[in-house]
Amino acid sequence: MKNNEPQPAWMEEPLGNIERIELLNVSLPFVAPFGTSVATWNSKDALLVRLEADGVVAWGECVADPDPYYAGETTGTARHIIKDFLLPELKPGLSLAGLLERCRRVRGNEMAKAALENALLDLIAKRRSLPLHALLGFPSRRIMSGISIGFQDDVPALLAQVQEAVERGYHRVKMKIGRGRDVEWVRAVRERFPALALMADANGDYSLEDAALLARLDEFKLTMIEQPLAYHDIYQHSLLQARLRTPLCLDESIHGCDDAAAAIALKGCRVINIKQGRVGGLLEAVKMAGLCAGHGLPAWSGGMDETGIGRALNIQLQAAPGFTLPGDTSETRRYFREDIVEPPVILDREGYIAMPAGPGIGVAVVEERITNYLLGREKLR
Ligand code: OSB
Ligand code: MG
Repeated sequence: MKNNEPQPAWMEEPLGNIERIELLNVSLPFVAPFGTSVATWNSKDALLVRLEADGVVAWGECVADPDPYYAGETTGTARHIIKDFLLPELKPGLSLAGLLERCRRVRGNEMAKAALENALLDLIAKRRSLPLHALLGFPSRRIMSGISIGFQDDVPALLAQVQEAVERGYHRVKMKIGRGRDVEWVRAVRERFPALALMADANGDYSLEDAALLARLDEFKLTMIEQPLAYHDIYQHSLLQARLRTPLCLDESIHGCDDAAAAIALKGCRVINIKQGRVGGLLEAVKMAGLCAGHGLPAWSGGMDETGIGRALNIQLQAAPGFTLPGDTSETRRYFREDIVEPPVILDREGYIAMPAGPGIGVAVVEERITNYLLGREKLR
């Protein structure tokens, strides 16, 4: 955190004794494979952080995958960074603000940092019997829903998936695109669903040479195209944005508020996908939403097909001002037959998602169920 920002009192209070710190690896099978231009995943293999203090159990979920195909970080690198560089900074008497300041010395590794920050915020909130949104100072509200539909074998299968999403009441649908699976696939969806709030996510599959091809998507009135160019790029996106009517949205390229400010200044995008895990945590994500709002840029909460822990956290985050568009916040059943938290996320009759009311992340982690999906468990303290 920079020192010119208001910090609530709880950020400066000692974190107190944390009796037990554990890392758990879980693997939850998906109901169907999730295909993107960078990888196809059959399960959510997540690294969980479990803290125990004064009878309170708190959780964080690292959004990294086991592979480095979406982002450079993996569950393995996150374990290494948390264990060998972040936790050693957690000295007795330190506050959350103090710890985060010390962890700034560790470059990058935002997903590892977010997982620890998330667990500590859950702990602080639970100790105060407050839901996370209230700890952060935001009133409860129901949030908008959105679904991300992965690659399907053929157009009819894609149309069936979109149809189901529309029937369930999702506020917007995102479809994955990539080389050879773009214009005609989007055209088919748009022709069948003329009024649908529809967007496309390329996960960096194109280059600037594809500008003319991408411009052909303009006719389909997509709400945005997400990360068409390289995963680390902002500048070339600004050149592409100047050639497209459709707004661009950045995902992979944005690792913190400085990146977001650069993208806004360069006009590299007109929308930002804020994934709290990708930007280093909830506090940075809240700041980024404020930054976007200050520049009149719509923003939304992205997802990493999280288990119920990360899913609940993303919902809590969207109580913050600035999340003006529906995000990738979908029902639990879209990914999992059984999840490790209760209750599952469901849409109400108007397609909204209720803010869970319990303390911290707001939902209860069912530890007996975790046993069924556990790959490994390591006690660090
Ligand atoms: O690019 O937004 C992405 C899932 C894993 C990795 C990257 C992405 C996604 C999604 C799904 O699109 C988001 C979700 O449903 O949680
Ligand atoms: Mg994306």
